[in-house]
Amino acid sequence: ESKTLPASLDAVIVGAGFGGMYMLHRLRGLGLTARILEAADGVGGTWYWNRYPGARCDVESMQYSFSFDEALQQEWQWSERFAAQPEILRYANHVADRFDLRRDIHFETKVASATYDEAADRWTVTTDKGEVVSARFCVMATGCLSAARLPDIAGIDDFKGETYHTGWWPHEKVDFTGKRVAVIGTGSSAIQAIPVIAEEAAQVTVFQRTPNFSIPSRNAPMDAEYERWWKDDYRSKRLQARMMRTGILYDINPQSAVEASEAERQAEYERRWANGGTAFMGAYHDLILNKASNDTAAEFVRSKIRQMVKDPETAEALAPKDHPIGTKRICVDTNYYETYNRPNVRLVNLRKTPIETITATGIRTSAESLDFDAIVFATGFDAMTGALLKIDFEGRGGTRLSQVWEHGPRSYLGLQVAGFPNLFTITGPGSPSVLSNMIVSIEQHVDWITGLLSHMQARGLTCVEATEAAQEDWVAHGEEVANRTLYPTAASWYMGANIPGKPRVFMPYIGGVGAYRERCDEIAARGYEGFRLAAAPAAAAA
Ligand code: NA7
Repeated sequence: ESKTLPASLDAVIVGAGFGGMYMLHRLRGLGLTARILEAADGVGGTWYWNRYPGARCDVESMQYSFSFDEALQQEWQWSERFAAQPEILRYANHVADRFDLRRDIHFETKVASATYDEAADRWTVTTDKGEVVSARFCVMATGCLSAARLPDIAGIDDFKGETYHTGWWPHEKVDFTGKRVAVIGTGSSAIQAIPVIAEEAAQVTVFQRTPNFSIPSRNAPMDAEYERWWKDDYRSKRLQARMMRTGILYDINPQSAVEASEAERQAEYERRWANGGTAFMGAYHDLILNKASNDTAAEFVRSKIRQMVKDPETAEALAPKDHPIGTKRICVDTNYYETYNRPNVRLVNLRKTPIETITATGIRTSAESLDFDAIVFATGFDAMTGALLKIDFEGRGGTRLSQVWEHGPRSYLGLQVAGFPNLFTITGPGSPSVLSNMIVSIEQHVDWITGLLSHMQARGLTCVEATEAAQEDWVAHGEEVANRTLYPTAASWYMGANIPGKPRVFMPYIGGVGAYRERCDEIAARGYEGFRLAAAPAAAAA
């Protein structure tokens, strides 16, 4: 059912994923009027759109959940160690119902532009249907991996069969039974989808440009004892998780990989491989800092791939060699490499035989023409900035966000952009965001913004804006920290490298979730250092 958008609000929130929903809950707590504008017809954000077969979170379910409400975290029961998309979407819907959020969400409402009216100190937000709402604050909760992207492959519109993108998967079940399916891409989405599609389809042909490192998930039904272990002490475990580098509680070995002996390293990697999941990267503290250390872990995984995949040529093609392990987002899979041993699965190595064109009936590479019934694009997203830049933001003095970010995103703490007062970005570029457990980072941002708004309320202040100087310092600090790691050496979507023409800037903040939180808290304690706080002119105050 559609409801009318009020003409005036305290806050507009864009996006009804976990970030937007929690923000709405907290703004209500401050007594502010707020609405969420959401393009989809349901809540869940990422978990609403990414319904592809095998979609699953790579953070353990006991940790990929809200911590703000003790009853919620105690009562909700996850069925698996790593939750699959349908269960996470059920959880998002449960949160929406439990906190009665839906009455303030406008579904199927896409934001087209947002303009800051300097005289009034308010944002004018316009939807693609031409509805207009004026709000003091505007909070972007649009997600970091939400602008799905099709590749620039010739003939892409000519194909007459079915096409899918993992990030826009249809809500009705897609049936691949008896079909010849092409999958383009081998990132996290493809690595999760391929084994499941292969069980159903007649044939699966995977078109790989760059192989990725993937660690087995060792997913399993939730272990009752493990669940107890968390829930008996959820509060203090969550506090610990918040101070970890990635916002995920797992053990990080403080040793350097190169200081361990070959035998010790082997044992440590074997143990972590057997446990499964991204905790593999905690085997040594310096895997993302030191190339020699990283090489030991990368070689371990390559040797596993060579053992698992029977055809030597396929194994070699699947073994990543051109980026250090972890510098492109590490994948977590269930039977990914083993799937290539199935008779109905084949890998096409695009480094040897690139795609020339998509045709009406299939895909032509430099070596052959192959016919398909369906093509699955698992080709990723315009990460971190894509969803924001789809909206035409006009800040102070008519400045456009697209201009300010022409050479890459600039922000203060990933929370605000100088020149755009009262606009906030939840898990924006410049914050740990995609390098962290997103829910931990979302809660931290929402709580921090709530603290700031409450500080302003108490002092009769209506305007907050990051200063240019604070922003410059933060951007420089972010670059400096990133350059101490191996991350910038990889052509990853963290660097914008997957989008032709996108500036090559390391977008997330890699200083660590715990250190970042401390910095944000210090800044708040010093009266929001680096932010200019003001009261609107009396005439405009309303
Ligand atoms: P990713 O990780 O960006 O993967 C996209 C894949 O698509 C990757 O293997 C790309 O190869 C491939 N790709 C992109 N364009 C092309 C063209 N033109 N031809 C062939 N192959 C192409 O996206 P995902 O959805 O898997 O994962 C995104 C994040 O979502 C993930 O990290 C999790 O956080 C969840 P390339 O590497 O560019 O050679």
